[in-house]
Amino acid sequence: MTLIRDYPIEFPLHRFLGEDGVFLHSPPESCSTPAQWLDVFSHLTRTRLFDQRAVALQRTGQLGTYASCLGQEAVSTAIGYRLAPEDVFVPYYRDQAAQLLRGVRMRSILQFWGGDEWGAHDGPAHDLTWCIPIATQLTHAAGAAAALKLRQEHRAVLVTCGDGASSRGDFYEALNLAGVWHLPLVVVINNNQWAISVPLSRQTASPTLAHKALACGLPGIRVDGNDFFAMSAVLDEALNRARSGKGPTVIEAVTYRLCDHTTADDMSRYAEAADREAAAKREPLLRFRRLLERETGWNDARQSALEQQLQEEIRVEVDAYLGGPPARPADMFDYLYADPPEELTAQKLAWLARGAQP
Ligand SMILES: Cc1ncc(C[n+]2csc(CCOP(=O)(O)OP(=O)(O)O)c2C)c(N)n1
Ligand SMILES: [Mg+2]
Repeated sequence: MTLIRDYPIEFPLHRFLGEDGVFLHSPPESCSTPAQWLDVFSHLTRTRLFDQRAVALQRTGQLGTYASCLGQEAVSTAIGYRLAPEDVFVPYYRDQAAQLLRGVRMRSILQFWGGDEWGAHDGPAHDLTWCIPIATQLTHAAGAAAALKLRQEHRAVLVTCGDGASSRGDFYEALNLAGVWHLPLVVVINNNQWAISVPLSRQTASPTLAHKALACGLPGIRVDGNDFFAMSAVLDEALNRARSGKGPTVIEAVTYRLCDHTTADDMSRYAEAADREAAAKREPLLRFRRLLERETGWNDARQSALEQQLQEEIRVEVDAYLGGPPARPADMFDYLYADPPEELTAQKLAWLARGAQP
């Protein structure tokens, strides 16, 4: 008799919209009409065009290192649509789409990636800012969820992270706490298959990332992250569970990073071009456009009219960013420590004595 079995539980990949743009399941009510689809497609396209523009700004020396979200737009767009304004969003650095839907302006996103932290002061005050240190946001999010629970508020906290982040201790600690305290927390893992140059297969032996929820007593679910509708359906359910006291959920959104890790990386040095080309055929905007073409008579003319309108919106925001005041050098001294050490204070005084403008 064999007592030990490898992973008796399987997590199927949930999908609502087929790659040919035909529904496999009826779309969730929250995005069931052609008018709603056009609105979503417009935002997916806005995010992609903005992202391209940000990369171009970096390449021309007008932006700092930037992390593109190419190919992963549906994950963050669905999050932005499904979160309620009063929910708490704890994003990481590929959440441009959701940030824009939370009301963060493009000019602020650019200001932040241009090296000025004040760009993070936009959007709802109860949301947290872009998290760059990997996985640290998960314990912060669990803390925020604990606060909401203590206050007996019917709000959810949604935190995002990458597949690589799910290998870190902070990730498991946050899940453990969420399980044992039954917190109103939704964890969305953007499984884009890479942690910089480390492929998922060298990152974990877990059959899926949804499995990681099991040991903490949490429900895990695996979704096609290129499918806005499947993401929406699962998010609606998970957020409602959190808001109504039914506890946390872990969502693995399976997608692919079609871009370099950041503008400081060159993916062609470690990724197979054939894999990337195959993934490009399954990217989320293409699939969504096929739906529109089938159901709404979407065509090239309507596509280019939309893009023209969005490029104009982006141009205004880029101009505002480029025309904005430069970052204040004094911020280096004023905001690094709550109580600056003596050397730093001395440096600031020496810098001011040389006639610097704070
Ligand atoms: C604590 C910490 N360690 C290392 C890094 C350097 N780093 C930046 S991104 C990254 C990989 C993250 O991969 P993943 O979690 O899959 O997110 P993705 O970038 O693929 O969206 C690493 C190791 C960091 N930012 N923070
Ligand atoms: Mg990753």
